[in-house]
Amino acid sequence: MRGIVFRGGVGVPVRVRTHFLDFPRADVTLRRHTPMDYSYGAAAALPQGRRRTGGHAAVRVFSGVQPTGNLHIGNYLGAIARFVRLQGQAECLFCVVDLHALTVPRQPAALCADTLGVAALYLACGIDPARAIVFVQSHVAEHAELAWLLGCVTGFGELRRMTQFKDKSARAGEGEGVNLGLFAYPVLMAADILLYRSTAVPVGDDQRQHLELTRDLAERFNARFGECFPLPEPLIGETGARIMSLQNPGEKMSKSTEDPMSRIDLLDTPDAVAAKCRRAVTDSGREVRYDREAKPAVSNLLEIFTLVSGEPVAALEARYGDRGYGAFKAGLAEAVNEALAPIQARYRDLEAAPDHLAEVLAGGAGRARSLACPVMADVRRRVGLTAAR
Ligand code: AQP
Repeated sequence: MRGIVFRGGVGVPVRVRTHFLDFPRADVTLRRHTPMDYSYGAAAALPQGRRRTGGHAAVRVFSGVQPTGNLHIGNYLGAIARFVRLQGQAECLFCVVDLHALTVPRQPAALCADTLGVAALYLACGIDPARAIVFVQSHVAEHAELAWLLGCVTGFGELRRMTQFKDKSARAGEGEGVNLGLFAYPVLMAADILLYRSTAVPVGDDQRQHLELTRDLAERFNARFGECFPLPEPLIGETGARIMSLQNPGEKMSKSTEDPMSRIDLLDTPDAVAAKCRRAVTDSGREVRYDREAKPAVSNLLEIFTLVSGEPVAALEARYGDRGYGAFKAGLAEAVNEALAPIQARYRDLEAAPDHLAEVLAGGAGRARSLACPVMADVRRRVGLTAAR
């Protein structure tokens, strides 16, 4: 027994064994459970970076997830399941954005465990380090350096308008809960993306505004210092882009919401999933029907159901329409558990092989640095920083 500690599915730290285990490549089994109807499933839907960017890499995909707690099914359906589909279609970088997680107060040990936990979940969900660069943000120091330089072309008013900042700062309350990092977080996110001259960014709908800021900053930088960055396109799915809280269909499902019944975590036990589905709020009436306006809660559950099972909404409506919410929720729990079982099994294998995970992350950081360093050298030269001898 040694060193690395993961956080288990119910938030309990567990110490893991260190022997190497050659865990199975994830994507073959996963594909059966992967949402079927993402709008950009075809490679043709990826933005052609070369057309827009004056000759940078054709399509380079970047995205990240913050290690701010246990990942939930919204993170999976809105982001990670889509990363898995993209990795065969373009050059991809998938990052655990640990510096972002520091914008809210964290215990150092929990941050460390969550960082490794998110990296392990990436692999468990099917991201293949042979086909995508998987790494931790703080292992590539250039992210923070570029964030500073971009911060110097960012307006205070632009950041003040960010709705996520307004929401999160309102939740944190006045005073020391709101720090400069939380305010400047979108600039660091822009740096994450532009550092690799990324052209496409798969994210959930909540990140749309940050992507717009990234494009504005790239355009402004290019106008002042010459064509340096392509303008990245957000890749936001037609379904799954905003999975809502199980307790309040007016709020998005979120890691940091206090009520654990509001979300299904990827590492929840089958019993926990069943209980959360059973206690999910529903709408008036008993009909299972997709209607975002009239039946927002049931529509959200239907969206999760169709994405995890691959069954069309119409088929689910036909099966459960008049059988009442109880049968529908039991079916949903079963489908979610079936989708999560292989992910959880692979996660457990990875927990048992921390040296393997460390190797993957070291290799990913090396590959990421080799892309980032020349871009940073170019950026430094453009803004007029002198070269160190
Ligand atoms: N509810 C959601 N539905 C669909 N996609 C979602 N994402 C987050 N919530 C949903 C997408 O998941 C990716 C990783 O998100 P993040 O961890 O970097 O930060 P976030 O968007 O702020 O997610 P959370 O879960 O709400 O975390 P906390 O509570 O820590 O802020 C992103 O692509 C995001 O769009």
